[in-house]
Amino acid sequence: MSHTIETQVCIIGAGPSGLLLSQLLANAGIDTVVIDRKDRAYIEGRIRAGVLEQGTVTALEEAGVADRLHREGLPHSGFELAFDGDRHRIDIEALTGKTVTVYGQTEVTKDLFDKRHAEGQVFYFNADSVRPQDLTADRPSVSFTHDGAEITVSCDYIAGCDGYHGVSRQSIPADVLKTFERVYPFGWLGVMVERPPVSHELIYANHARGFALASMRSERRSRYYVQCDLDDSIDNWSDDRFWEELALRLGPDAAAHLQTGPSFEKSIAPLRSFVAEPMRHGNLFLAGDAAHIVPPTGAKGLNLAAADVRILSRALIEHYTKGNDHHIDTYSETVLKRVWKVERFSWQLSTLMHQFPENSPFEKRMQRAEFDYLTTSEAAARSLAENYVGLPLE
Ligand code: FAS
Ligand code: PHB
Repeated sequence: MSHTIETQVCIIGAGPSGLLLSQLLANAGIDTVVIDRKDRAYIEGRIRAGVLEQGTVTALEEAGVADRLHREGLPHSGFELAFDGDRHRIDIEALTGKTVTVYGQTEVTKDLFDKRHAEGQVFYFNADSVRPQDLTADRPSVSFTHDGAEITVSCDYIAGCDGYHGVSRQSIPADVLKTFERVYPFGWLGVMVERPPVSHELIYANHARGFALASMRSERRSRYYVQCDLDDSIDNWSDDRFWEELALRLGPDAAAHLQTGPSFEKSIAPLRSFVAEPMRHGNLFLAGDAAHIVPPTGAKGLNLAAADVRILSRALIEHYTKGNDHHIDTYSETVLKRVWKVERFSWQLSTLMHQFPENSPFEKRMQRAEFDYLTTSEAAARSLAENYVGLPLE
């Protein structure tokens, strides 16, 4: 059995990018169909980002899904950098006038799903063989199988919000697509624990034994990471080993306040910097991880996805409500300018905060000198802070 449905924008991917885009377009009266190869429970269950830029909070307010975020999110006015136990606070609010909000991506996704379902959004979950087609035609389409039926969504535009492993980017002809990548020689081992965080603010630590990050999801739930080898396995990391290593890398002051307990999520994520150009081909637009990946050091992945979606939704709304295609025609150029600046920040902070196997004693001294510069120069600290709180959309 097969059938075709018509819509204005077909969104591939129901992660934060696809859900936020669907909501912002719905608020402007634009019809969408959202397709995902997984289901809601799986998507909500992925443990990922934890820190929202003010721009992302604004986007969620515009989408009408920020009530719980404002009730439960934790505003942060600074974070700490630590080097071999020496700690220094970056006062982002004093330096930029802005704060960030600690609120898990899981919660953002739940809030968006709740509102999309309440408004009757058409979703196709557990979709197989998703295929964007006729990207340069006036009416491109997306075909897929769902519950044994072959479905085709005919649309004006396709939004590829299907993440790094999605099909959208792969649909851009090889002679058009250019990709840029840096794979880091280590990963992050992350755990979640139902214990109060070691500090009320985040601590990013560079220690001779490796990077560590103390983060949180609430005042009772903490999120911690340690740098590990790329080929490491969670089977090598008992909770006891993890807590011992984290304490060493955070330094004695923090270790004295570390409340350990049984971890209830443990996973290893690789780190890469990746950008695909262009972010538009014909009537296909890429947004979020479908087009770019940043190492999580700068807390930018989710926030960069949200910024793409704000720029893309404006372009589509201008087209449908005013017949103005300027922002559609300049989407890729506009969004990539900001993507590359965020890629630079995430790469730079990752280079500063990690132990690289290939680093000579000279590079290690450069890392320490950068830390000492950041702790003594207001200009250097302000540059770091303005990137951390989020660069302007344009
Ligand atoms: P997503 O990958 O979230 O969503 C893409 C969706 O598309 C998925 O639901 C997938 O099922 C669907 N899809 C894929 N292929 C499809 C197909 N062929 N057909 C239909 N659907 C398809 N960012 C931070 O800021 N801080 C962090 O600490 C952080 N930690 C991370 C840890 C890990 C392990 C990972 C993988 C990422 C992390 N990120 C972090 C980045 C992450 O938050 C992303 O930036 C964010 O999920 C991007 O959202 P989307 O662009 O929606 O992509
Ligand atoms: C997290 O809480 O998961 C987190 C916070 C800040 C980062 C990376 C991850 O830079």
